[in-house]
Amino acid sequence: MRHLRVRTPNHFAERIAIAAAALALAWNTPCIAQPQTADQAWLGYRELAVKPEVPGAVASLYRRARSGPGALPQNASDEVLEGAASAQLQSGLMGMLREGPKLVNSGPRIVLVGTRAEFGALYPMIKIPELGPESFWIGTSQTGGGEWDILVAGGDGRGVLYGAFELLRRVSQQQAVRRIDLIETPAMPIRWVDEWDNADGSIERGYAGRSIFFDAGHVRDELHPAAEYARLLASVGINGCNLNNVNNAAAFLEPDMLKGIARIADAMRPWGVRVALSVDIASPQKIGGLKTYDPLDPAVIAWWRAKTGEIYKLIPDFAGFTVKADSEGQPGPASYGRTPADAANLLANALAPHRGVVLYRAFVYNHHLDWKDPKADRARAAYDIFHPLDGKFASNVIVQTKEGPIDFQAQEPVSPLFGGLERTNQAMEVQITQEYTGQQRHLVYLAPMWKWVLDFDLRTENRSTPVKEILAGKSFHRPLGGMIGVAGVGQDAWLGSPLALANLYAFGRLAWDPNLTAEQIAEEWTRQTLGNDPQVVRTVEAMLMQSWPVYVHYTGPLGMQTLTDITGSHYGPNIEASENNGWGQWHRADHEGVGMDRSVATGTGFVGQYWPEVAKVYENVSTTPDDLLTFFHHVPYTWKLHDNKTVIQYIYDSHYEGANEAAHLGEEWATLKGKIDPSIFDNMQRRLTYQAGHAIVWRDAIVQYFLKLSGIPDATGRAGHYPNRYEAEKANLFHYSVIDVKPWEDASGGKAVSCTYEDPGAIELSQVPAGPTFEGNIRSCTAEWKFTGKPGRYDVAVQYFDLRGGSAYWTFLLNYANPESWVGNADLPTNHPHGDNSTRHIIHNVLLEDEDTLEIRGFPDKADPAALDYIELLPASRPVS
Ligand code: GCV
Repeated sequence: MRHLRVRTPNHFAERIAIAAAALALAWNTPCIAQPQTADQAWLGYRELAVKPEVPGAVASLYRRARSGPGALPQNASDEVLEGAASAQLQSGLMGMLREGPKLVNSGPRIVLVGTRAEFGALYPMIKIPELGPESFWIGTSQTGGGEWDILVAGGDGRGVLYGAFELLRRVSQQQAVRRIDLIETPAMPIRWVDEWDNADGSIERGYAGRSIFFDAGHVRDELHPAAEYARLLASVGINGCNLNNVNNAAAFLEPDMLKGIARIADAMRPWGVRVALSVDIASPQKIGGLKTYDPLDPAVIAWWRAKTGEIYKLIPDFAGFTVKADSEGQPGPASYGRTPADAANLLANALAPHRGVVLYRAFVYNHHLDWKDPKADRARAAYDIFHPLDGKFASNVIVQTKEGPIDFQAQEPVSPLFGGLERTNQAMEVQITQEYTGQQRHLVYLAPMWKWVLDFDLRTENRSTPVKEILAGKSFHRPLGGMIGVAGVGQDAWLGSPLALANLYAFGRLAWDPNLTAEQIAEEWTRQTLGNDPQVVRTVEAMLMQSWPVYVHYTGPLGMQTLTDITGSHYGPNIEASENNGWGQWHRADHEGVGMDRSVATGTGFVGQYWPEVAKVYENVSTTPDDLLTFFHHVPYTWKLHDNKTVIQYIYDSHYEGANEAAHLGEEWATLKGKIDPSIFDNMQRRLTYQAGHAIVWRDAIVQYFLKLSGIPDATGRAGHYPNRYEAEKANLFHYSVIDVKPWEDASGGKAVSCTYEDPGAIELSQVPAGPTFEGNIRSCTAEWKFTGKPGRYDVAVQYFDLRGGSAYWTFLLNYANPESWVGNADLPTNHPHGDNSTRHIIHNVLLEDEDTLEIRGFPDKADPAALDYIELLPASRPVS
């Protein structure tokens, strides 16, 4: 029983509670009230301000080319794809131009779509260049009287579809198409997205809600979103979708599940997207009832052959299997002393008669490494295991290698394995879903990172072999190769954040043409998604282009990777999480210095996996580029970088600059108010405001950690000094208790306060804060400070912990009046106060005078104890309204 003195008869508590409930509602309003469509991404086809001249009708040649003498043979696939192409052109052009075009059978003034063979049969006088599979040509022809047609010819049905999307892409960017004459061929045949969806509808490393494919152990009944996803993928030339998580894959080969997968294949087929499945190499044992899954066992071989036959009966164009084996607890051929090639070829042989392929992941490593062994190195694993197998894989196997040797870090070198498999088909796996790069809560446009990898010249055999040419099969004359993007789309507007969709778009565009620039792609995407207003295009392109370096600056610069909680959420800062465990994501920071020595001369020898011209650069600490320095070398904090700055000073500067740059992203976005779709504007503004606050959490965690570890002060005096910060643990506290935050660097000064009291019982009046407290069943805790600074207007930043498992809320009061409340239910990782959930709320323009009382009241809810780190007074950033 509590006995608190009631000082406010005016239902103050209820008012706050109602305000908080309204806030909760606003934040939680799902973004999926509308049916999920591709229009919500970049295929909106909104009316253009400047309308390029385009013929007024669309016709497909398919039917006409199959009637009458000399008719072409039926081709069901082309019929479907050309139907999709012409319908898409019609609705897209209609949306953008507002009038016409109609679907008709013939011209004049028409956009004609068909395969090259169809054009040849009907219009032999038109000279169309040779076109391979999936390629297209777009040209024009004069039809007299100043009239003209646009011709979209494909090497096959997919080519027609891709040509149609290219034409729409140009029109949507207001480009003139009057004299268009363009041939395009995809650079690489394998252009897939991988989804890590589980049968229960959750998504591993997905940050946009639940699966669009699965729920409660089954394929969903409603698959319209799957079809819309395929439309989105087709618009950027993606031709495959691997549907399920590489972990927990066995259940996907059960007969009932396969029937559901066939429905997904039906939904995606009209858009030229073939489905594939991740498979568990132990399936013959796990679901097949065999005693073994040894890849060389005849019963196992027969099981896979039969299972594959069963799949192709249901899905005749099934694309193939993806395999994660002997990795992070997944079973693999090593259990029987067999190699990845044995396992890959087992599946490849079963798929070959059906023309399916195996994507065998090179992400194979021991996660129980001995961290005390200076020679142990996870980065070495893929090359050590796969390079000796070069030439041993069947012709329909593609080895799928992550772009860097560790695991999708904010910054890593290129995997040397790309240069180590000359007689093997290769694909590169990148991550669209932002596991280590801010989980879509932070804006990080990844195309510049991928471009850097694609353009990286591995100098195989001392000749030019950029990664993009290896993947295209050019460098080593391989028939198959490509790019795989782990997408993680879900029910929340595909990727949650509107601007994160630029990554899905960029992935497809780069897989199609790795010579496009990241800027070009950013501009294309912005124009299609947000409109052609020059200020919008300029601003968003600039924001996208800055965002990756900005994120690196405040997370893991100098090749330290992402200094995150690698044994937890992979989101907020936790510097020691990488150390003293077998996962091998070590940065080896100690009192003297930081970095892993991977040199051949004195380190793990990883550098020796590169061809000599590249190895020479990384072997030597002085020639290693600064941005990868600590990935390759352990250097003292006093080591001078190429601009003469010390490593420790760079760490301080980079984090302060990064946090400022993150704040600037939000300011840039704010200039677009009224110029773009208001719902996108508001959504991104909320995310960018959050990001600016979280960048400060990152900054402070890393700076205070390295300050303590190195003992070297920041030359500019910022590190460890927060002059306008009022710590919660030093406040006058009522009911709040002081706690140690783990890891310590995730809270200012390592401590916070938490409102975890159960029932304080009777308390003395002298203990009750001056000002209102509450009766009834509303629990709260209070932290109170006296303002002692220079009187004036300030922004009050409140740093609080928004935990899972409840919707706590906080109220700021000045002199016990003018409450401002906000709720913490942003669905952040981790259920204890941590850098994952440390969040900033700003109260603007507070007029403070000497001896004013600043107060934060925390209202815990369920498992969320309304924890608080500090408040900080900042110069007022907005004019008084
Ligand atoms: C699918 C990382 C991720 C895992 C993922 C794994 C992989 O370790 O954290 O969630 O598992 O990569 O790529 O297999």
